[in-house]
Amino acid sequence: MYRGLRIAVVMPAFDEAGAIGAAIASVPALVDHLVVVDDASRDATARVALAQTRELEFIRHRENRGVGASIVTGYRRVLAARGGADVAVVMAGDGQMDPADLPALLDPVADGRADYAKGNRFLRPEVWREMPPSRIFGNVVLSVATKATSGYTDIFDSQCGYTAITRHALEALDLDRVFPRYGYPNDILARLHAAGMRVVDVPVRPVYGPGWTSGIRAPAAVAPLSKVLVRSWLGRLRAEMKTPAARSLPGAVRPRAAR
Ligand SMILES: Nc1nc2c(ncn2[C@@H]2O[C@H](COP(=O)(O)OP(=O)(O)OP(=O)(O)O)[C@@H](O)[C@H]2O)c(=O)[nH]1
Ligand SMILES: [Mg+2]
Repeated sequence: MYRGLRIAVVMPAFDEAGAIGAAIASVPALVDHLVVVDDASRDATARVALAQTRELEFIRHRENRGVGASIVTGYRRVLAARGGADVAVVMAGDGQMDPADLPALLDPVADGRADYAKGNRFLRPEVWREMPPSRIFGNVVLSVATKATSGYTDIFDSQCGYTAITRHALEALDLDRVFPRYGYPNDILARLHAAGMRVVDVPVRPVYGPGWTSGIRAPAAVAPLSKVLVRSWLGRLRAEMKTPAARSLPGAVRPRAAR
């Protein structure tokens, strides 16, 4: 529980045998429900996750479906759980989310100021030291593009996966249609805007430890990412032509009175 809210964590993992143990152990005690989604890992991710002493729910995809699809699997489980959580947080199985940032991420939601709070590593000065230059470049380009496609002009670091979403916002998303692979955060932002949800950025620490490896091959990611950006942009514009209320969202935050 955090400030009277029941908190769930969704942890997607693909071939994370080397990191998932520490990632699970780091989940703060305030988290009421931990759902680990193993995206058909080829290594010992499942064995390591199930050997942890922390209580968790473990779901395994039969075949690899992508990080976005893994998060959707976790979200569905959170929504279906009896006495289910009020807020669902994503903390990846690669340990790149600092648990010390969790209360700050939850505060705007607990205050009733946001339906979706997301990390922004560019609000922390360490980003220039910690984040590899290739990642800085990619994140800046995608963040600028996502301002236009999502409609949230005040939001940056669109690729940060550290997020907290309310049950209400989760229920407003068509989870069947969320993009299944990289590009899912950009797609979710556009869908949230079309649904009239309030989104805020929260400073979070960039974590790229010595053992950091990436599943992203940048050249191969360009075409699908461009496609998802255009698709989510057109989808948002179409939805907002039908519901003018969402179109009037001023940048990041919509006053509660306007809901
Ligand atoms: N690469 C990859 N990761 C997946 C997949 N399914 C689930 N994941 C998990 O999704 C999380 C994020 O994946 P990463 O490849 O590290 O992507 P990222 O952290 O956004 O980007 P980096 O800056 O490259 O680390 C990790 O916990 C992965 O284990 C998949 O199909 N491919
Ligand atoms: Mg990673």
